[in-house]
Parts: sequence; C-alpha cells; structure tokens
Amino acid sequence: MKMSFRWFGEQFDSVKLWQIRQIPGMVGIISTLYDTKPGDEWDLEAIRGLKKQVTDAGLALLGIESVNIHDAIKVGTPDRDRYIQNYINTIRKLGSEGIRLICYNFMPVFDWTRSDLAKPRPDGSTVLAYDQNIVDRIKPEEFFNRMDGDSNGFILPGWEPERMARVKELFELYKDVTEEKLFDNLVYFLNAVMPVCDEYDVNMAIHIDDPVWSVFGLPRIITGKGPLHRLMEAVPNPHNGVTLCTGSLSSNPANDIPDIIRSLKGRIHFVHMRNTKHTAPGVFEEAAHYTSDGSLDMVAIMQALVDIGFEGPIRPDHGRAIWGEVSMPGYGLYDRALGSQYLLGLYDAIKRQKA
Ligand code: DNO
Repeated sequence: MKMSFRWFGEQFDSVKLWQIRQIPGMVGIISTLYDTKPGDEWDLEAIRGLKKQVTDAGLALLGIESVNIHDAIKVGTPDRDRYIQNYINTIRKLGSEGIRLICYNFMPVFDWTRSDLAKPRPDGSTVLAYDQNIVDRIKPEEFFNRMDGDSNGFILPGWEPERMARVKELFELYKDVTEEKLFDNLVYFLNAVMPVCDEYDVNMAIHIDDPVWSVFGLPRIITGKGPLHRLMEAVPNPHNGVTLCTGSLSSNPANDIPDIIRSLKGRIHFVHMRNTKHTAPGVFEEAAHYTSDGSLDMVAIMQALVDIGFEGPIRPDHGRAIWGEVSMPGYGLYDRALGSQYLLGLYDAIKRQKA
C-alpha cells in the first residue's frame, strides 16, 4: 500500500512538505485546492502548481481530498447539470495530470461533525470527540461557531465560513430531500461522471458519513455495509468505489470493519485509518492509532486490507494533539507521523507472515 499524508497546502497547513518527506515510508500526499468552492471548475495551472510543489518535495500527489460536490447536485435542483459538467471538466484535468483518485462525500450541509475539537485525555493529549447529548442541545446555526471557535484559527475542511454563513438557507434547500432522494441524486451524479473516469482511469471514492447517522435531522446514506453495497451495485463501474474510513464506520460499533473490507474487495480505492474509543452509545472520542489505545482492532483491519490485496493510497487519519503542537485539529504532524509508523509496522509484519 502507498502510505500518504493529508496536506492542505502551504497557505493553509502548519505542516511542511519537507517534514512529511522525513517520515519513513511516506510516499505520497493527498491534497486539494483548498481555496476552490464546491461547484467550481478547477484551474489546470493551479493543479499543475500543486503537483509540482509535491513532486519537488520528493513525494507523489496520490489523490485529491476532496473535490467537493455542490449542493445543487446533492439536492437535485434543475441547475445541477451545470455543476456536474464542471465536475467532469475537473476530473478530466486531474486525470490528464495523472491524478487518479478523488475522495468526496455526499453529506448534506455539514461534513464530519464533532462536539469537541480538543477533548483532554488522561495522558494530557487532546482529541476530537463526539457526544450526541451535546449535539442535541445545540442549534445547527450555532454549530459552526462552536467548531470554528475551537479550530486554532484554521479553516476546517468541510466547514468553510462562506458556506456556513448560509446554514439556515441550506437547511431550507434540503427540507424535501429524503434519504431515497439523496441516494438517487448520488447515482445520477455518478452515472454522469463515470465516462470521464473510464477515459482517464480516475477512481471516485466516496467517504463514509461521519458519524454514520442523521445529525440535525439531515439525511445520511453512506453508513455501513448494506448502503455501501447498494451504491456499488447501483453503479457497478469499478471506478465507483469507496474511501474506507475506519473512524467514521466505527461511530456505529455494529459496523464490522474487517468484514466490510473483505466484502468490498476491488472497490476500496482509498483508506483512512484511525482508532476511536467508545464510551456510550453515540459517544466516542478519537484515540492514538495504536490498537490498545482505542476500541478498534487495527491489526484485524490491516489483516483484512492485506487479505483483499489492497495496494492503494492509505493515510493515517486524525491524530491527537501532542507535544505542544498547534495545528488544525486532528491534522498535526506528530501523532499522524507516529500513526503511520504503527500502520506500516502492522502491514510489513502481516505481509511477511503471509509470504
Ligand atoms: C475530516 C475528513 C473529511 C473528509 C471528507 C471527504 O477530517 O475526514 O472532511 O475529507 O468528508 O469528502
């Protein structure tokens, strides 16, 4: 597998490419043009510029996380085809630059959701956490301020202030969008982009909803094995695949992650690997990647990935804030670097045992 690191670009990230390059076994970067808005067609020169920065640092640009989807596409408004066309043009440009992976999500209004971005743990580190009881007490329009106030001054991915200023309007837009409708709109979108994905061999990899249940009454559809298979079957093209995010799936402990991995052989194009610790139903916090620090069996998960022959990009997902580092919550250098070493250690050991 290709160990990679999410990086938000020079302007937006506290972590530098040269630092990432010094992590043993790190070969790739997952990035985005952070200053584009959902629905925009990407600029070819800007894509080339990003790629050059990454390759000049001795790394490969292995994928984009995310090319975000405009609300018109998710809601299915009459102007959606215009935004789909922009998306197709962006895929073509990325493909022509040899970038073959696009991670995206299909969550309405809010991307990943947390009630706390700096929950202290007994060792003095802090982590992202979710508590449904807290979320239930907050109004959606106040939620952004809570996330933003806790973000160390960074713009959180999926929580761009311009969009969040329109939260009320967005809720209105989604008021008639049921889960079924959202699913149909996703299938419509995928069918439209598959031809260009075929032409350039670009994999679309949908991210698991996070958490995997409805938040603030908004529909969520990418929540576990059944829905994932339904989507894979609805658009059977192998370029329609999954970003297997262990942390998001684990928000529902009933999700058997090794089993889900085995069942999706050939359709997992990207892996986000992190550990979470569960304290009660609907209440969890993030943990170090190390298995005993959380509730997930990271060894069994890595074993399943090796068993299905997964060799694509994988990245350590959110890390704890440790050693006094100040970064975008979840996206510091230190703990993700540690996590990558644990994951590579598991991978090497399991591979060798199999050989
Ligand atoms: C949060 C991330 C998400 C993810 C998007 C994919 O840290 O896991 O923002 O990148 O949902 O589109």
